Amino acid sequence: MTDTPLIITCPVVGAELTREVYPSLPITPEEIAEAARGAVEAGASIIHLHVRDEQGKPSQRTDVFETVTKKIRDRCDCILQYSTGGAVGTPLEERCGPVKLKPDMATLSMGSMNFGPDIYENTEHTIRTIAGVIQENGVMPELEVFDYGMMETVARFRRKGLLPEKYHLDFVLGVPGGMTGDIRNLILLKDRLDPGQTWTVAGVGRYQLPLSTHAIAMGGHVRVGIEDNIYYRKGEPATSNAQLIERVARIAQEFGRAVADVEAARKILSM
Ligand code: KMH
Ligand code: ZN
Repeated sequence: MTDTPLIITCPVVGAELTREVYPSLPITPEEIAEAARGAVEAGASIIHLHVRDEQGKPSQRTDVFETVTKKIRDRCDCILQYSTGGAVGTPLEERCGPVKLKPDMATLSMGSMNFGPDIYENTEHTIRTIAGVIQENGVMPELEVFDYGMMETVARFRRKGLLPEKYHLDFVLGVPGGMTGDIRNLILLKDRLDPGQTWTVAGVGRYQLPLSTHAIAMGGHVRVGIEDNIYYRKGEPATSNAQLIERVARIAQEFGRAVADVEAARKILSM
């Protein structure tokens, strides 16, 4: 067991969910900022950010990211991590746009995959382009790994010098089309890491609780929030991002791991 404090990342809204599926989904800049505030109060130090346009549709518009960022910054201190994934099918240029606002972090998905019924396209060109924009803007990347082959892509990109020295890794497990959240998959991925490499696990749906608990015990970090988990337990919708985070924080405390505040999180990630 490690005594490194646990970094909790909260993906407060995501791109795929709708109000039809999750009625209290935060959509307006005000609602997203309030959700972020609640998440930080509950123990999150990183906010993984997607935004929505005036119609509630997923958007990579820079002006909306700017508005939401300001509203979050007015409310709380956190590490802001912009999504460059956007929604399935978002054009590459739009995906890159908000990174010019120089958030603390930005995501970088490491390969293409089936994403439920769709294709989440991350060709070699896409990854190189986003990685380039992230580096040009001096932003810290979080590499999103949905499948084992993407770890090989991480290694290849490193060999070619296409990634900065410092990055954080996020294993996103349980997307239909990627690796499931079977604990053996987490162990396989974790075993592939260099010593000292920081990592988080995001368990989609029913995988969230077992994966969070194992990551806490294994010295990793946890992502939990409505983008990945709309249920608190089987048949019981989560009431908020904060509710999901509070449970993870309680488990961490039982394991003797403190929950990292923003300052601690920055230190752990060498930011
Ligand atoms: N919405 C997914 C297709 C990210 O934020 O970097 C991609 C995604 C990854 O959510
Ligand atoms: Zn996302």
